[in-house]
Amino acid sequence: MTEKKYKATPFPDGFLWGGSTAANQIEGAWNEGGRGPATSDFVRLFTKKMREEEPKEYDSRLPHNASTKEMVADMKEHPENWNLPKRRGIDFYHTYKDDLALMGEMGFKVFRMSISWSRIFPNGDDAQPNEEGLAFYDAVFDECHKNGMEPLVTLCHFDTPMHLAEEYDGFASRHTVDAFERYAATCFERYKGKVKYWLTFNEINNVITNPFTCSGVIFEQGETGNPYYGKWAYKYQVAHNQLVASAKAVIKCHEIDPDAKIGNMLCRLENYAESSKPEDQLQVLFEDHFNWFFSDVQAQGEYPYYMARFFRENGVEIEMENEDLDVLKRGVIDFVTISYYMTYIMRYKGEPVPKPSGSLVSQIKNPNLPMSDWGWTIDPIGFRITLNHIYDRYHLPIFISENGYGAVDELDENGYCADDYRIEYLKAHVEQLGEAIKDGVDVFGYGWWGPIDLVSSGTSEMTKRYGFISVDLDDEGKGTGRRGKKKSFFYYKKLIESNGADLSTDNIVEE
Ligand code: BGP
Repeated sequence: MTEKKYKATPFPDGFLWGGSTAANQIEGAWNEGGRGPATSDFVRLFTKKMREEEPKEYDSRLPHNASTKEMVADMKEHPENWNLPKRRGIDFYHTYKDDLALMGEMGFKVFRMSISWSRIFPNGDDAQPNEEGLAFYDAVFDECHKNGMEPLVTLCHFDTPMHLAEEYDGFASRHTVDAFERYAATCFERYKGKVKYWLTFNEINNVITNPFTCSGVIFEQGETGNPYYGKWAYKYQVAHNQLVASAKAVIKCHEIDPDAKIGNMLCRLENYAESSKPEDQLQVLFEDHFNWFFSDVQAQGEYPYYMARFFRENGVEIEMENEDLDVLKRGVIDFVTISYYMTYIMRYKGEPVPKPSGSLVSQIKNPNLPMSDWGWTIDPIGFRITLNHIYDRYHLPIFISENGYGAVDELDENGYCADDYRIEYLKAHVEQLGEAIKDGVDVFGYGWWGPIDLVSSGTSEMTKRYGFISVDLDDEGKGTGRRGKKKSFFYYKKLIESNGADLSTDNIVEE
């Protein structure tokens, strides 16, 4: 009976169902095991509420428009005044065995995680790697395999070593490119045979909106007075350096472990026009170009034609080393990965300079779509659309690096929650993923973002929960840390067991 039911699935045999995490959001133990500080250790709790309502709590000590540099200096001098949750994570550094066993219980075939660069090279560019850090990931990968999962590993997920940020302005410097190449090669050598799937940088396109987080760049106060916005010329130079670093890692990976595959990771921004006006559709085209730029270089090995005008009109002149264009050409990825959370609405902004919105949350509401508590639209059909767009563009296999739903969960004393909203989100997105596969898109795996509650990237909250597994910790780091199974745990388990054939929500067996 089951045999017949399972044949109904559009998902290929061996489809990699699983979940995705990042070192800086789960590991904690920021100063243990010889690890050096990373940029993520200097990112404070900054909830939506704080953003909207609260006068900045550091106002008394720092100017209102303090730069990242000034904030970091204050965090070092007065750590007691700051809530820095990424230093704590969810203590995965100590709990990985139990956590991975729970993922295994759900039937995960893949676990996307990242290596903390500063665990391997505490300063990012040390003469020798830190054996304790290397051994930690050996143990984690072994545990993944023991639980039936392939590790899919991001080399750098928003945690450039702080030394490289402070001394070299992160990827603004070629020194950091060289350091990254060495770090990547060290990982490929060490984990050859253990790791089949690698990614270079998480959401590489975020260099434009969040250069400190994404690229270890500590901007000086810019002309706008906003410390996060430098000039285009600077941003795209950093982007170039990082794209070269990514390509160099791809080349090294192919040299060192020809059996491994290596991909990119793009925060895919799928845009709709606000109206049927051609101008609005033109804005969609512009925004798309700003987004595709990164994956175009990584998948096609060259700068796309459409950036030339923007660069010319904005004084962007990329400084290149002789080998760069050749490196980009040789360093093309084997597969494409994206994060997909929501879609955006675009309104024409006027010629001649088509400025991208630079915002991760749509400024214009889509009246046709519901939103999460954090204002993220819920758009499963957009998922199918974006997958078709990607495949149409690159004809490369796709892995979904991130898709998930952050919500406020009411957890009981066992850490249980009847999170039907999360189940609905998952079901709807997997349905559309199935449709995309029926359309002919080659997708080989799906990583739910945050299979276990973890520290939010954008706001550093624990309150924004993504997990099928709960973690008893709050925004202040208070709680037992105990893990619990939510209703969605049992739903995803059933879904994986049937290889995506059984998406019904009315026969969930909760053990
Ligand atoms: C992506 C990041 C992840 C993750 C996710 C959800 O941008 O790659 O690290 O956290 O977004 O975002 P948030 O944690 O802000 O809800």
